[in-house]
Amino acid sequence: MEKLVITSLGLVMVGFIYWFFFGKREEVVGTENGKIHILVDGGYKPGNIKVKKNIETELVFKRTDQNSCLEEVVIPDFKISQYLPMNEPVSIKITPKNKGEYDIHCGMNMFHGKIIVE
Ligand SMILES: [Cu+2]
Repeated sequence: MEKLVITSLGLVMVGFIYWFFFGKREEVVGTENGKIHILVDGGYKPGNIKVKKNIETELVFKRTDQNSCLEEVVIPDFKISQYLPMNEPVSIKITPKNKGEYDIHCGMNMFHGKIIVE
């Protein structure tokens, strides 16, 4: 009986850990009227952005993190490299031509986000 309880607890823990590390990060947020706001604070929030192919999308980045690591945002596949001043929204427009997943990262390639084109 005791073994069963421990095994069950173990399974719950594993489930929780899995959810904690993988579940939350896979949150995908779509655009609203072709626009999405991304908060730059200890990473990109939301981290996964869903956009539509062949439709102009406005990504509005706002950095509230002092970390100089995040002062530049890079989207290599769209040839974008943009300086982000503190607390000031910066609008970047993209019109994705192909379906797929595209990386968003900071100037030093440490923080990552993703654009998912459908
Ligand atoms: Cu960095």
